[in-house]
Amino acid sequence: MSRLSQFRLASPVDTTTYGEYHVTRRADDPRPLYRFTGRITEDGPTGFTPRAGRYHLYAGWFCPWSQRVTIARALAGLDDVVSVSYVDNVRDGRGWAFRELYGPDPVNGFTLLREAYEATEEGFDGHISVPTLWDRATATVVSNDFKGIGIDVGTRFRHLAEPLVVTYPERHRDEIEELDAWLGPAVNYGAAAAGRPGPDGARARAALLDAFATLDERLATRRYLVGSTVTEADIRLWVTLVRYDVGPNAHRAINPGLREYPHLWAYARDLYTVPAFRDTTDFESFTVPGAEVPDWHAPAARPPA
Ligand SMILES: N[C@@H](CCC(=O)N[C@@H](CS)C(=O)NCC(=O)O)C(=O)O
Repeated sequence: MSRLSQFRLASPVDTTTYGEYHVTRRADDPRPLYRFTGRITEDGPTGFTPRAGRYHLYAGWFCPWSQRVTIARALAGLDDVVSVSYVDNVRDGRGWAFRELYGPDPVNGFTLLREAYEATEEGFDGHISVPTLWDRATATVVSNDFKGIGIDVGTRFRHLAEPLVVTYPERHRDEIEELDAWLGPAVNYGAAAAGRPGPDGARARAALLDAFATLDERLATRRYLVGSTVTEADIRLWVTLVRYDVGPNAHRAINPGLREYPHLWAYARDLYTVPAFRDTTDFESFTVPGAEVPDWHAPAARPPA
């Protein structure tokens, strides 16, 4: 029997017994809900040094924030340096769990991701989220802050692996973060909000479509958002684009589809041809039942980088 097959799986999702997932705690608790923000640094105070085989990424196929990190990991050439596994796509009150679909937790044999948090902080009562970066050496969670994890994965392991592309180059960091300050609220968080009824939904929808129009114009003459190669800016945008027409816009409640913005749509398809993007995408994990899936394989004419 293989080692993995000895690891247990969580019982099926059962909201009758466990309720819906939510976080309960005192209103005056000042601690952040996402409270693990450790960083990988060679000589930092945390001691989370970059070593091959030391870290494990708990991710979710459905989750755009996880996919940012799995794309960054692939582009950084870290397949053999930072391991990854996936929680189930659905949860009950116990939070994210390891089930049959994607297999057991290969590192700790936990059945619930909660166990990783409780091993790090007794009685943990914040959010249990993916992505979560786990440290084998200290048997604790390093971080569940997707931004820090993505940047560290893209920058801290360069001495251990040859990157396919440097996704967070120093000379472009300011521009990447400037874009993020705009696209984060308007697109990454805005897409979900834009599908909702009411004035807040209408505001989010206007901001989202405005951002799409501006991006379409920008991408008419340049292949990537920043510089001449794929960067973290493209990764951050793309994980939302790939979910848009089968998630928040599945019923075309926001607009007729990404194809309304031909350059943006071609840009998204062009990135889909890159293995790091394509192989980290599982449409089934995030497609609303009955949604019409656009043709991601249609050839994309793009300006040279
Ligand atoms: N919402 C997080 C990003 C990560 C996240 O939302 N991950 C989702 C899955 S896509 C999750 O695990 N959420 C747990 C929760 O917040 O309920 C943040 O804004 O910092």
